[in-house]
Amino acid sequence: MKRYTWSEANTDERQRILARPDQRASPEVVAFVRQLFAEVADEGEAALRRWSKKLDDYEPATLELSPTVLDSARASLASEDIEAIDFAIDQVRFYHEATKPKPQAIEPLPGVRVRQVWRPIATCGLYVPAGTAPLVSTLIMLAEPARVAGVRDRVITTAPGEGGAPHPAMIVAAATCGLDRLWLIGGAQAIAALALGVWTPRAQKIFGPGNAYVAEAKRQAAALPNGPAIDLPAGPSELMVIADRGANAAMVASDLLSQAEHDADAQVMLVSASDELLAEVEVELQRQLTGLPRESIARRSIEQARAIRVRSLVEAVGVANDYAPEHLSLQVATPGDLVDSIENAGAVFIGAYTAESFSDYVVGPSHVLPTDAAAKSYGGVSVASFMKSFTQQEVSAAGAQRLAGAAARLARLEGLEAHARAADIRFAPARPAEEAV
Ligand code: HSO
Ligand code: ZN
Repeated sequence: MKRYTWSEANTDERQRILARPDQRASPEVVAFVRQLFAEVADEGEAALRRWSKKLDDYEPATLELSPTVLDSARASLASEDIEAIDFAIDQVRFYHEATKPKPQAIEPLPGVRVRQVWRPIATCGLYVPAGTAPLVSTLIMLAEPARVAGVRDRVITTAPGEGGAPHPAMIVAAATCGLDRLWLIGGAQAIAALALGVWTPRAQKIFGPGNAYVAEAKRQAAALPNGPAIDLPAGPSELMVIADRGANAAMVASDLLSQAEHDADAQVMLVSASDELLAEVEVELQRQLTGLPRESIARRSIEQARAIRVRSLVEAVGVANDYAPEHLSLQVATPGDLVDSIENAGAVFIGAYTAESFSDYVVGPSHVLPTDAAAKSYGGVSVASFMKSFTQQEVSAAGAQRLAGAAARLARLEGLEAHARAADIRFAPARPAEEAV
């Protein structure tokens, strides 16, 4: 890890300490995605097939999750794996059902009624990465909130694995989340298909993390005339741990490595007022790194990782709010003293036992969270991400008497006379029968 002392750094240096790698797509990536979209728009499915063959050597296909397919997927998994998948899905379902947005009705004035109602989007595209790891948990973390929202068509795209088939766990998880097919296509091609409605249904909103090509494809998809909405700007995983002298260095190091193994660009930070703790975690990191199956990825991330020495936990919270991490872990004696001052984070993990890994799989909230400081202005994926709200407004004759005067004044302030008259025409001394609203 690289070591820094926060109080000795000036404003520019602080910005550099907290800097992430530039997430802007390179001109080659932008140009490739543009070309791909143009070819898919022109030639349709043939272009999707050509590029999938050329880049990753497979034929896009759909896989119906028939009883036979499901039985054979189940048969190739340990029963404990199936139980873990079922448990994760139950947890995610429970959390999202409990946090589904509810309609609200208010009557700000007699005769003026406003309701806020929520409706699901009709079709969503869910991109599940399957590159260096088949992210079964990401399928669950997207498909379940979408199901709870009531989305009619959930279109899951994922690249096929070895031998042209997805990992059996992907099949079991998808079926348990109530899906009846998988669209086996990955990369920017999957996003082009969803955005243009070529081969897959056209998605009204596209969700899910991916590599630089996928991220750029989502951006270009959202910029199309009548293009789909997209969920979040998703970059490499991030974890910031705030730890005090009493923290368990082995636990802290295990959390840092759990994110470091995602990606050589994963952003891992440790913030502490204790030199001893920083040194202990460094030793633990080296000890735990050795022999990890993804050691070389994790090692590259840890080499770029930052250990920031602060003077106090209050200063540590300031660093976290500046950085706005995707994940923030508080491994301090009294984390309750800090939580209320945290303004910017995708998710906060309170206390030593709240492993970030638990949240990746089985706590319940979706693990699709804002990275790259987007936590300053975005929350993570939730049921609301798959819905939109609108209002229903109802004004009675008596309510109109109360609103018309101010509306007409404001309209005339803006020079909008027709607006003012549409208010005036409804203003009249109420007749007795209209008083009862
Ligand atoms: N930590 C990742 C999600 C994930 N972890 C999937 C394991 N599998 C999001 O930053
Ligand atoms: Zn993770």
